Amino acid sequence: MRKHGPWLLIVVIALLAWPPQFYPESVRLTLTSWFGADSYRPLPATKPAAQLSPEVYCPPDPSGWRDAQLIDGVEIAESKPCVADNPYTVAAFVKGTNNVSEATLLASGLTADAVEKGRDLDGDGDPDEIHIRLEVAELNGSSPIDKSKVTRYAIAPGIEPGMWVFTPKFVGMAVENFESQQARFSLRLPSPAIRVEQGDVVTVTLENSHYMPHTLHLHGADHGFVTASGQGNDGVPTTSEMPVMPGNARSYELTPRVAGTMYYHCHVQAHVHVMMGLQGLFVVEENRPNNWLQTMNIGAGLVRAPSQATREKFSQEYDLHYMDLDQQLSERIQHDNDPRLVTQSMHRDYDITDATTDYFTLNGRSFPYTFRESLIVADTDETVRLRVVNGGAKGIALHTHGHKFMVTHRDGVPLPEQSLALQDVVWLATAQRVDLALSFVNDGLHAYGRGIWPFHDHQNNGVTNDGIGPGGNISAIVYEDYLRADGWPKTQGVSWDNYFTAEYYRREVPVWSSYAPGLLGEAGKDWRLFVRLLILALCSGALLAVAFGALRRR
Ligand SMILES: [Cu+2]
Repeated sequence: MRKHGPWLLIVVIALLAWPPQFYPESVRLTLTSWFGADSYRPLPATKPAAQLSPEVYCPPDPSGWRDAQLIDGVEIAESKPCVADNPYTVAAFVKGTNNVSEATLLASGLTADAVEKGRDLDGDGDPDEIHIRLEVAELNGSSPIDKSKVTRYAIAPGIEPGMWVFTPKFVGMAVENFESQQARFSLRLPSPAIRVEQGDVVTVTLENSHYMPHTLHLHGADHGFVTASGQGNDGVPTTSEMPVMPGNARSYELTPRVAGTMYYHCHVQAHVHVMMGLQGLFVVEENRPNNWLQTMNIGAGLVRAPSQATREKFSQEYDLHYMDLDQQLSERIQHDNDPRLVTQSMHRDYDITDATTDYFTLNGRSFPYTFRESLIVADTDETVRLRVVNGGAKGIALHTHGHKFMVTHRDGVPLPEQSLALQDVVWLATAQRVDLALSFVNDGLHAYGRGIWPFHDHQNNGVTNDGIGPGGNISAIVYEDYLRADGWPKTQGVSWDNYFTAEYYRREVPVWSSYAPGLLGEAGKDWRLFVRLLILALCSGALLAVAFGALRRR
């Protein structure tokens, strides 16, 4: 008996420490029949809620950029949500950066050759020679100096995926100032929507300011395979041309004969470059007299100087660019800033066939930031034109609350009259475009009346930020009387404080804790279980020690 004493003692302690919830069902039933039912185990205490500091929902507009205004003779429409484009940039895009006053050009931040407008070739009162210059910028990449990301651009609180974008040519630094790594206001996702007129003689020069080769492919827009001088013009390295190497430039030419909502993107290693953000809307507007177009729409969104054809039928026009991002791809530029290592990581180590999508953006932002700048604000009886592109890797099921819209064009081509129908979900395959007519007539079919009506991808991963909801591409159709003077909608549901913290999207905040702290707060650790498991672990160790001791004595 003395010989087996240590064994037995350890086994008895282990059995006593064994957590009752780990007993097999049959043992638990037997024990209950012998000793009666066990009492409920007490629940662990609720942890006190962490003190969070939410961001300001609706940043102020000290420069009055939201207001309707007349700049250099260009009428700029009011932009009602909290955050609006720089109206001087809009004016420069309408008149041409070579034609605006020096003061406007300075306030626009653009270079004098960013968008040059030349002669009126058809004599109808607007310029038809358009020369657009694009550069390539990296956002949230890695810095050779320290661990922080450069140039920083958040799609939602605390979420800064690495991205590449085409950008108009700006003067000066990419960051706000010498102390900040934040991207300057106009440097952002998505690449700008480009607008030209049917029949314009358009040159788009890609000045490759990036460390990778890139091209420009005009998806759906009428362009020749080669330029007038015989250079490749389709942007495809395998078939039409050598890509534009870092520090070089090349010009693409087109005179589009057909109007419609088209698309442009880089075609170098397209499975990664396009998904990094090198893509934008390319709109060909119908030819009209005095059609001064807003050649670029930074961040897409409201077109503040719409075309004549849009004014004929619609009260407003919005560009809606949907795009999803794969964190495993975008973080590759955050580990290295040696082009050889980025190329290896992106083109050899990364495997898109194993990819998942993590972030879902509308006009370069995810919820809740979408509510700062991508609301559709209108009033009863308006009809609004939406030009939508899905630039993501997966399809989207775009759904509107409170309204049914009409798909008037698909991939830029008008649909035949007999196929026009109202719907509240439209499917967009990757790279597909639809033009939607959204009517605000309150007849129970087109619209159900005033309010704040969300619109979003109805596939449920699209309304999350890496699996945390609400997030993703949720925005809203807001009637004017549901909008505060500062541009924030008068929502009447839960507080948005959690959504405006990075902690919420880092999975650190119990979703309902502020409403029912005891019931739905953060559960503390079960210390009894921990102590029992610790004793079990010690017993196992002791048993092993006893066993080895016995073996050594033999
Ligand atoms: Cu590229």
